[in-house]
Amino acid sequence: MSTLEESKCFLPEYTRIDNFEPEMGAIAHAFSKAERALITSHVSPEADNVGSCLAIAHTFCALGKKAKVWLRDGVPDYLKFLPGAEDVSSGPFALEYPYDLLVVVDCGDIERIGETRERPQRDVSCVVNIDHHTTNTRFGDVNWIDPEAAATGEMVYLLLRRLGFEPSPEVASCLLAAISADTGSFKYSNTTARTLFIASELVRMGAKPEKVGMALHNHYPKEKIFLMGKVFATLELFGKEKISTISVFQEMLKSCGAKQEHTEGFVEILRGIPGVEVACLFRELEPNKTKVSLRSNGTLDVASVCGAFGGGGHKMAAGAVFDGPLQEAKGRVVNRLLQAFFS
Ligand SMILES: [Mn+2]
Repeated sequence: MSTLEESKCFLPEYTRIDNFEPEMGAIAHAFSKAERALITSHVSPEADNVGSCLAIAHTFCALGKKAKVWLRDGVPDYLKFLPGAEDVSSGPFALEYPYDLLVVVDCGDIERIGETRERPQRDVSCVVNIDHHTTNTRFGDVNWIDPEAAATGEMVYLLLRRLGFEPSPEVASCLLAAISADTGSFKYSNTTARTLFIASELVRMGAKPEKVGMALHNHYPKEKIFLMGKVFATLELFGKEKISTISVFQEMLKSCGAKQEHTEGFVEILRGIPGVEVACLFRELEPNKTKVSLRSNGTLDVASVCGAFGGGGHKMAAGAVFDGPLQEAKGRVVNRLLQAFFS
């Protein structure tokens, strides 16, 4: 008996993918028919986006097919260690690449890829949508949405196994990064026995936990540390200290030589303040464009809060973008949270 078969005996949840057999069949069919895949995810990508895209691209290439990953905002510096990151296209949509399959991963709405809805779909017969956001708009021809998966990387692992692939060390690294990021290094409530089982398998297949963990969770370039000083000085507490907020203005990024990606992890720190139920990070993207990221400690469903502002996400982690200055967005979000807690 192989190691995997033995492990299955101890983890019946591992077979849960059976619930998605129609989706699996449709994806298997789409993947086998396609010759050139374009794989993408949302703007401002994080490790689950990049890792899931790269894992699918590696698998396609292993099958002797062509695959291109396009991420409008490119791969953030701290994820450039992931195998294949150097081949990711970024910037304006890569129309020069002809493809017959579009795979969108870890992206609740196709408009978030940073292109018009029509353009990327124009020449393909099939759009495959693989995601774990509860608010996914089911924009694909095939939609595999599992909000109970901790990360899209967890789903991609299950998919690859279902299709009969043993992930290579490169694919295993990409998927471990994806899962490690979305579980906060296996400490969030979305971490299940299945998540840990898959992570264990990925390590057995060659992923390096220390390399992935340090890059994702202990990466502090000096620009980031300087930025932390300025941003955490904006800390405010509202509603009997149940709500914490911090703000990132363009001027702060400029004076620290920092980028938006350096704000990664800030809102998690804010969630750790004793007594805080919801942590809010406000980022000035442009003078009249503000991104809010919310993290809940469990009492409040922040996906529904962000949904009211046209955003979305998960129960414990969600976001929205406002057309308006930061202070105005902050006022609206804090008021809505106060209402949710006290009325
Ligand atoms: Mn994700």
